[in-house]
Amino acid sequence: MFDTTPSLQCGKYTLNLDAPRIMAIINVTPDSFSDGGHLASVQQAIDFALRAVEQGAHMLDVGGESTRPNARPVSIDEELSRVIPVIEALAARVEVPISIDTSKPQVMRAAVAAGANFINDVFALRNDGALDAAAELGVPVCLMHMLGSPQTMQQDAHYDDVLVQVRQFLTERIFACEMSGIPKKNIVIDPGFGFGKQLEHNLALLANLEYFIQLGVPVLAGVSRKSMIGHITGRALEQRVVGSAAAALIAAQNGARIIRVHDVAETKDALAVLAAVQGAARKDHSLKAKPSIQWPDED
Ligand code: 7PM
Repeated sequence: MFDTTPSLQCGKYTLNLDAPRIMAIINVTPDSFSDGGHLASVQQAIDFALRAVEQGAHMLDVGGESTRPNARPVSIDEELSRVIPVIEALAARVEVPISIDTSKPQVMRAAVAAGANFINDVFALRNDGALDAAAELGVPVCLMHMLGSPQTMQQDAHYDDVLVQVRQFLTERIFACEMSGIPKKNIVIDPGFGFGKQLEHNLALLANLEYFIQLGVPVLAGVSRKSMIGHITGRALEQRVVGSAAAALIAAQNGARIIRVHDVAETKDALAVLAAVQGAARKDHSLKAKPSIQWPDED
């Protein structure tokens, strides 16, 4: 009924989306407490990514921090100096697609030249030149919903109907992409958990993720360690692994095809349980459908 793209062509890699896939978050963040500074953060990101692939990550999302909520704006040169060495090293060493997490067209171009083959833009290609850059580069893109800007979005987000409004936004961005020459087969959408949303909005989006499947493109969900998990469990950032795996499982069950996570091994186990249970589900719907009358010749 809903024609969901079964796979994404990411450069030389075909990412099969028959089952939910794990996108590992690779942050390239200078650590102010480390003497190694910039070089050390690059090496740390590479090591983290190699481990994520060993643990079963299906793709890597390399980000230089500029797209985070409340992040200090990062210059183009600074962002490039963080992410490009990491992408170059990983492209030579791993056999999975590499996503660049950026909103800047210049970074998109340099990242794809360095070996990235997917663009993850939390600003949904709304920056000047971003649509054209993505169209020229020809790689799949993830369009994420955000209310406001990374600086303002946490100020008391309000929606009349969060599902309708987020879906309307994503519909418009899909249309903008198609008008710019980005084919639907190269588009992924993301409701943007935590980006200008309060707990009730995040819960409504997660509970009703299937509402976005109707748009006919794969859905990506990023809930890992987010404040919604903190609010629900009462736990600090590093203690949200179990809550995050539970939320990832619900996202997958509700139709998400790419799950963006910090904790690959834990998410993989959670998704393995889902796959096993789904494999045992009755195909004939005899238990799911509950007709009020049981006709004698139905089995
Ligand atoms: C601080 C707060 C640091 C929030 C980092 C974050 C998403 C994303 C991010 C997402 C897509 C995080 C976020 N979140 N890209 N980038 N979807 N497509 O938790 O939900 O990683 S940044």
